[in-house]
Amino acid sequence: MVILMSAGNFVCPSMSNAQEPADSKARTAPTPEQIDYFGITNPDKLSAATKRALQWKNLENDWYVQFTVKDLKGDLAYEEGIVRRDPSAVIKENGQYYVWYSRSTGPSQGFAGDIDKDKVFPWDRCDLWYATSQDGWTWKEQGPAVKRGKPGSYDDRSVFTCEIMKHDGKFYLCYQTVKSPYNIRVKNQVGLAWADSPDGPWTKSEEPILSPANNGIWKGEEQNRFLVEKKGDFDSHKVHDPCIIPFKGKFYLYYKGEQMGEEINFGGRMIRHGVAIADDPKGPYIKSPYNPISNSGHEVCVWKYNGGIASMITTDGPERNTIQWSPDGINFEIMSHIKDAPHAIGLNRSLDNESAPTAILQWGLTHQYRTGDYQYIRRFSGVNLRHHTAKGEDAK
Ligand code: AAL
Repeated sequence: MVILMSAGNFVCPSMSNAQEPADSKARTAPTPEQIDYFGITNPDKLSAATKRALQWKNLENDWYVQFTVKDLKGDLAYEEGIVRRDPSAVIKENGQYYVWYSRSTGPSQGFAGDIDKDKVFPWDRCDLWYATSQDGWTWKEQGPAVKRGKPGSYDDRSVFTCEIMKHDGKFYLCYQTVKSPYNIRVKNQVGLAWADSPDGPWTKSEEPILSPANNGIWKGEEQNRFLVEKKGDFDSHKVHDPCIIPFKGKFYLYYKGEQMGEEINFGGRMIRHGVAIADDPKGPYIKSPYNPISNSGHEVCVWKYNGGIASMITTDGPERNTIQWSPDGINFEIMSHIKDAPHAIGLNRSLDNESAPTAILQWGLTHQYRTGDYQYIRRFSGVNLRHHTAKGEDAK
């Protein structure tokens, strides 16, 4: 049965239409099918929850997915003293799977010590490494793909959190960059490297392809990212988690923004997503005037589906733990709510992404914190829930 519903998944009371009588019969009177489907006791007495349920848009299960996460084998199994995190998408080339990721060694000291000697985060002092696998379970680490730049270059401190795109037979790795010194107020940018083969060699862009908005103003000289005269745009401090998708004849670079003077809202960090669009994979990338295009989420996880773009929104903001879809790559609507979403997903782009909304989520990679210092890459699998049955119970 298909029952039409509106987005209605989250409506802030102050944002709801105050003109609409709360118990308007015309708007909420349920049909006999709806009364039966929702199990409504008395259609003349509808609770607030039931009025919202009657507005739901999509009762199909195709957008809902449940995840399990398991350990990998070989070189990507957990290894004491090594950080491997933020896997790229998985692609299949030359009969094997490839993944790229941030790799660093040793514990992190944070910002309290000597930042010129210390490692401030697990993703500080990283290079981008890659690994290959025949079956997606047992991986062989192949070594560095893209290393930090020479002292003085925009990526001299760390290159990390990358994403791979294959287009017209060429390979493009986009990634976060930090220039020394890695202090609290340091801006984070996005770099790009390209190669004719997934095994390299990689050529790096001379300049970043994306930078934070330049319209925030710090207050004072102290290394404090919460003290601002003006916050500026949602991405005034950091541009993170880049992912380039060829879409509608252009290249859509999705990214996470962090704002100067970041606040907490809805019980999480104020993290937003934006998009920047280019005619050529190497740029120039122009930020969309519609940014931010998501006011929730964390690491970017986007894929093409049904002529538009699907996006998994995790971790932060009122729309966290949802999958959204947009016909134009900019205007996203909530399609489903999910639980236990894996973090920092590396989608398996060798899978079919068009046969169903979540077909691409059958399996892929994610990372997990073993400790604050050490993270490792694991494998997720996702299934659509079709039945909830007891042991021995027939689903049909
Ligand atoms: C991740 C990503 C980015 C951040 C850090 C490493 O969750 O959002 O990559 O910089 O954490």
